[in-house]
Amino acid sequence: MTATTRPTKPIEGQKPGTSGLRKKTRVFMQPGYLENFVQAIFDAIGGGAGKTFVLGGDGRFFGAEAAQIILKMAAANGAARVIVGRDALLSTPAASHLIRLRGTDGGFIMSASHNPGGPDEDFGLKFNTTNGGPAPEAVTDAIFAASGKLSQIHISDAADIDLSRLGEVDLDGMVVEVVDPVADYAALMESLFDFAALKSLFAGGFRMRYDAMNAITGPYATEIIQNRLEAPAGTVVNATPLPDFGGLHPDPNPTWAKALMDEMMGPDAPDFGAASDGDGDRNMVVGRGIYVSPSDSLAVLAANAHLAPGYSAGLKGIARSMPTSTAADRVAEALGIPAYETPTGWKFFGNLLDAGRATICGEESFGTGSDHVREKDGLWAVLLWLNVLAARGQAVAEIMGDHWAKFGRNYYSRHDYEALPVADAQAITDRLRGKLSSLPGTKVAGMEIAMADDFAYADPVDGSVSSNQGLRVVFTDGSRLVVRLSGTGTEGATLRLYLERYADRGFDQDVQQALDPLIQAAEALAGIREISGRTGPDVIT
Ligand code: VG1
Ligand code: CO
Repeated sequence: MTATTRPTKPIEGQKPGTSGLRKKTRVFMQPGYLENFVQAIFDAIGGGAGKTFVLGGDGRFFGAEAAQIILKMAAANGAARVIVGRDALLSTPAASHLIRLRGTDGGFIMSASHNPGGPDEDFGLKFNTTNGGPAPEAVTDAIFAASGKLSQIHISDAADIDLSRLGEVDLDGMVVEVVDPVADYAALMESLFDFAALKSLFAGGFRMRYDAMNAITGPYATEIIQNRLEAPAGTVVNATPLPDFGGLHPDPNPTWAKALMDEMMGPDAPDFGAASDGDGDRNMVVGRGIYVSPSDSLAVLAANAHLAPGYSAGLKGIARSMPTSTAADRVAEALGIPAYETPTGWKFFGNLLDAGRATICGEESFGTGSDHVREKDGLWAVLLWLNVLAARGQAVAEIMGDHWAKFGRNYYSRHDYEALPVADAQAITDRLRGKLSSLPGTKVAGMEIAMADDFAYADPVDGSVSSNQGLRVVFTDGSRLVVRLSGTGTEGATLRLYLERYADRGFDQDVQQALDPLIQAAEALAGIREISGRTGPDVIT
């Protein structure tokens, strides 16, 4: 027995954000930093004795070392088994699936998701619970509380485990089971979608470009799209996960997936383009000459999901995060099923999915998913789109045109002001928050305000209440603007301004132009540019 106990002291700031704990990689690499956080997780969940966990990550810098530390700590905390993806790799949705498939007690996902990786960039760790989903707030609060009163950590002195070989090995009495990271996930996708129809689609000359952004979906997309669906080699690009993502910012949006956008808007564009993020839970979808906003993508997928075998029985409900456009609500209404509005972050969908109230969920931040796992799932969304394209025999642009003609169009955009001084971000949100109660009935930029509040969510399943989830201003015509601060950044404060305007005709306007009145209203109400001195947002999606 080589398990040892080492004394430690609490480290400040180990508070999980929207999606796990994210810090600069060098912060995580400080001796004892990761160890403290992992011990806080074990302490918060009642210890590790006799339990089984899943472990994997997106392959970013420090992931391999972190995996060894987590394994040794699981062993010393008494765990019975840890199921690890080969080379410590697992996409976030694949990890969620494994947690559920194997009936485990939870899992550790080593990723900072869409944040860049490398020694000078970001690292992160997320704990998911037995349902496969991100720890709910009660658990993340308990982890933070435990991190504040640590006095010791438990860690084995055993040698590192070779994680490149499949099979089982012993680590101080704990079984380390190394599994193929792709196999179970690929089988799940095959059970949900009409792979025969997708194969014929590619056999018929349908052309696609999937940009894995040198991140975790490369092996998954290559196996599913090129090997199983027989799309030609080269369909999946940037397919090898690299520790620094090849210097790319693995965030699938028109700014960071620019090469894909240029190709899809160019003269020789393929029929369909897609990209995903560092840990594989986000997706961006682009048709030939047409970008699909994530909010629209959620609505279109919800309206057409029944065309895929896994959803042929229809949907139980649709859930979206509050800042996501209300396009999906119109689909829910037409289908006669409930629509739910939750705070930002996938953890809030877990109870609705577990209770069978919602089947499909989505966020404006390029996240879509369903009850097949308890995370958003980038490749799943791409395969559902492919299934819809195959079943309808139409191009993306035609499908979008039909959708808007039927439901109207929710023009939508998000403006991000990144790395603001924290005091500026606070001053902006304080200014708007201070006005909220006096706004209804008044006019700004020529539009009348119907309601304004600081969004709070009461979970309909367990009754828990989450407050301060974003400032929203809703106008009498249904247009909305939302201001909230990011909970995933590692530098200063990132302020997000979400803009939405509904139109029942005129679907070809420039998005930023269509939203101009909202942009003016936001500045008049919150003074973002005035207070920050910035001339405009850093990223527009
Ligand atoms: C952002 C997105 C949110 C998403 C979260 C995690 O959070 O806005 O919708 O769930 O990232 O996504 P924030 O707090 O920065 O706005 V990922 O792909 O990082 O797991
Ligand atoms: Co992600």
